[in-house]
Amino acid sequence: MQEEALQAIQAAPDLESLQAVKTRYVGKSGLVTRELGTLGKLPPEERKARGAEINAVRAAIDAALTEREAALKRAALDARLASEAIDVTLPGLGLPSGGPHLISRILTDLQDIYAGLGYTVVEGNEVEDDQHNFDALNIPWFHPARDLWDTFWLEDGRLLRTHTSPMQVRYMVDHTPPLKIVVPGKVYRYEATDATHESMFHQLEGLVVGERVSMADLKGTIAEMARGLFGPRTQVRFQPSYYPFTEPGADFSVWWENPRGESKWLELGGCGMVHPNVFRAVDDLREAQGQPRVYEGKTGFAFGLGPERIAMLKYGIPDIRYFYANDPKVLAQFRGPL
Ligand code: FA5
Repeated sequence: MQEEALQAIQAAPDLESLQAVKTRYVGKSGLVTRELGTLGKLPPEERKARGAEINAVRAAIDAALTEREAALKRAALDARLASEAIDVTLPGLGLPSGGPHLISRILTDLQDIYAGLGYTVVEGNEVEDDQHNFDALNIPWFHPARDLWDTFWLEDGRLLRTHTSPMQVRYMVDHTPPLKIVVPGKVYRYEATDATHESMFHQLEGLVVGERVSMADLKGTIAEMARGLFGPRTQVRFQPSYYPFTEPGADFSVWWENPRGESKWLELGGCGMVHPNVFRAVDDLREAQGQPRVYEGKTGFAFGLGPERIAMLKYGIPDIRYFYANDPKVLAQFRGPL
């Protein structure tokens, strides 16, 4: 029996099987335990020798059990250490990281260009009222030009600004000329989207007001910006256009060859000389607040352009909808140095 028990102990592959062997031989009703129970039935003269014999077997089994248990525990620990080992000399895992959106980067570049030309950067609210978005910009409610900007109206009668031009009015009401500002921000239009139109996009508005500010100053400023964005030999074209808040008004385009060798005029934005009616509306609003009228007789220019169009042109992006579909595979191409 001892041989058999010792073999079973050695063969036990894990602690659970070892426990089963232990129960079988030395448990409460194990084989050795039962053998001890039979001692009482033996004649007294045999009892002592037989008792010593069984106790020796039991001691041998106990010793083997203890040793095997220690060995199995050590092996289990070694296996765990091996499987959980950390090699601190391996290079770390690269974690995916975010970064500024391409459009934010273009807006930052534009702000840097204009800060270099002495402009102040200001921001306005995306929720506007029709007085600032339309009326004061010489677009009364009955004016057909309101149809140029399809509007998201809010239930309280306010609206999501359709352009950044309302900040022209707000800034002039609060400040006296001379002034030079740019206004980056989101704008919204209730229109169907296509490859070059989104219902939410960005604009950068510019406004300069002072004495004898001219159309030549406007053209020089736009050309300077285009060269800052696209390189020193960039050509800019102005074409007459209509905006109720400018007189005269123009659209400007740049000639750009993308990396695939395609080239064309692409319209970036609108501009013009500030309409006298805008100055008059601003003075009216100032007067209503008890401020002096300071804009009549001043001259100024304004412009508004779309950074999404700039990004599409500069990087050959075929569809404006890529910008806000938020596909990381697209956005990740415009991180790091461009
Ligand atoms: C305006 O919004 C005028 N406020 C610009 C302006 C300011 C003119 C100051 C004169 C003086 P317009 O609707 O054309 O104009 O938009 C200006 C630019 O925004 C466009 O040239 C284009 O670059 C961009 N843009 C217009 N609509 C969208 C659109 N749906 N998706 C993306 N970009 C657009």
